[in-house]
Amino acid sequence: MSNVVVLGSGIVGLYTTYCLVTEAGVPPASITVIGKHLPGDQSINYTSPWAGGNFSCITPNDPETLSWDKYTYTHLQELQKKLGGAACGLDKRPSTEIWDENPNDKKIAALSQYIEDFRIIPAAELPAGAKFGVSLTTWNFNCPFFLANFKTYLEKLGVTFVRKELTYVSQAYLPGTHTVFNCTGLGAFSLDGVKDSKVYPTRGQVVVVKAPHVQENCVRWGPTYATYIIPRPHSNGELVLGGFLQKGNWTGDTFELETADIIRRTTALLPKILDKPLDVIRVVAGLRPSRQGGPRIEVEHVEDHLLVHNYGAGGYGYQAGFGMAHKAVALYSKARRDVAKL
Ligand SMILES: Cc1cc2nc3c(=O)[nH]c(=O)nc-3n(C[C@H](O)[C@H](O)[C@H](O)COP(=O)(O)OP(=O)(O)OC[C@H]3O[C@@H](n4cnc5c(N)ncnc54)[C@H](O)[C@@H]3O)c2cc1C
Ligand SMILES: *[C@@H]1O[C@H](CO)[C@@H](O)[C@H](O)[C@H]1NC(C)=O
Ligand SMILES: *[C@@H]1O[C@H](CO)[C@@H](O)[C@H](O)[C@H]1NC(C)=O
Ligand SMILES: *[C@@H]1O[C@H](CO)[C@@H](O)[C@H](O)[C@H]1NC(C)=O
Ligand SMILES: CC(=O)N[C@H]1CO[C@H](CO)[C@@H](O)[C@@H]1O
Repeated sequence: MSNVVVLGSGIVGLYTTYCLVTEAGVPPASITVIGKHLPGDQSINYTSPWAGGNFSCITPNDPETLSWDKYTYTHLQELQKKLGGAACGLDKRPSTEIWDENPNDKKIAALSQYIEDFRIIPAAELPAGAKFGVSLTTWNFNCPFFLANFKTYLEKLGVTFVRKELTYVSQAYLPGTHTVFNCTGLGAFSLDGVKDSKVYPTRGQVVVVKAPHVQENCVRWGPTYATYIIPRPHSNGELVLGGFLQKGNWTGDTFELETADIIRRTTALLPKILDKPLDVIRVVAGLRPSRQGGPRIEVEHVEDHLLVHNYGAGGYGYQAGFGMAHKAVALYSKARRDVAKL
């Protein structure tokens, strides 16, 4: 019996499955995760493996998104422990973030309350042209490896994973299913049924190099660019260099000019990358599942089923997705209680 179906096996679907078990007490054996792509796969239509996987100050400044960040940051320790420690591909690293224009005060105040080692960098120590900077301890994901370990952990608990592409919404319902979670990322744009025209891609290209001598993050936010350097924990020295945030661009191709631009910007930001000869392992592009107005986390009653939407994580599915899943699962628990009262 699959009482609960989670459609989508990206980071948002996996966090949601985890919260169903740990927060709503749903027996793992009654949960099925369905995905066209599963951890281990690579496709332009599967965003999660392509992420840099840092926790950064990228998220919007509204109180709800800031609360998702906090939820994620403060709950990852427990998840890391359950997955067997840092070797699961989730670990803490130092980070520096620099802005060319002052960031939102409320955001900085919120982050300073829970992020470890959060320190505002004195103006005299900032690089030329910068207005504000912080140093902190961040969480870093080795995304593809972490996704695979997360799936294995959930399978050991008893959750079933099924590879299947849905062309109609009704195919998500298996025998006995009372609730479907819609964690389809950009798939929400094209799946037949009600298409959500607010969903759009934000393309990013990254250059992955081998640089075990760099074990720190460095981010610079400009008015028209975002430059970032992100180490991948337990990856044999992989370092992710980025990037781009191109709204509405669907191409999964990569471009030589963008690679050169990324290398120019990242090595200027952190010259020690060049302490060893640059060893480019691969260049990839990914599409962040963005949505006008932010993620959609909402319960719908469809005939006698519940449909819980949780998609549109944009550029922050790793760093805010745990909090999004917590909200989606809390809505589910409430809706189930309400249904039981009828
Ligand atoms: C270059 C880049 C860097 C990034 N860096 C970071 C970062 O450092 N930190 C951070 O927090 N975030 C980062 N992100 C964003 C992050 O990757 C996304 O927010 C996250 O991966 C979204 O996950 P998701 O589960 O919603 O979607 P996806 O990972 O795309 O998963 C969607 C799932 O739904 C399935 N699906 C969709 N439609 C159907 C269908 N019709 N039938 C069956 N299955 C279907 C897919 O097969 C897949 O399993 C980055 C993204 C990019 C591109
Ligand atoms: C990705 O999804 C789009 C929209 O559904 C589709 O047109 C395209 O062929 C897919 N690309 C790949 C490589 O699967
Ligand atoms: C998920 O939401 C999108 C956007 O509304 C919709 O197109 C899609 O049909 C939904 N999927 C399911 C299984 O309900
Ligand atoms: C998408 O981005 C690529 C690389 O920057 C660019 O060459 C292309 O013109 C863009 N396409 C659209 C439709 O904007
Ligand atoms: C290179 C890279 O992936 N950088 C990411 C750093 O973190 C933000 C979200 O936290 C992403 O959107 C960036 O793409």
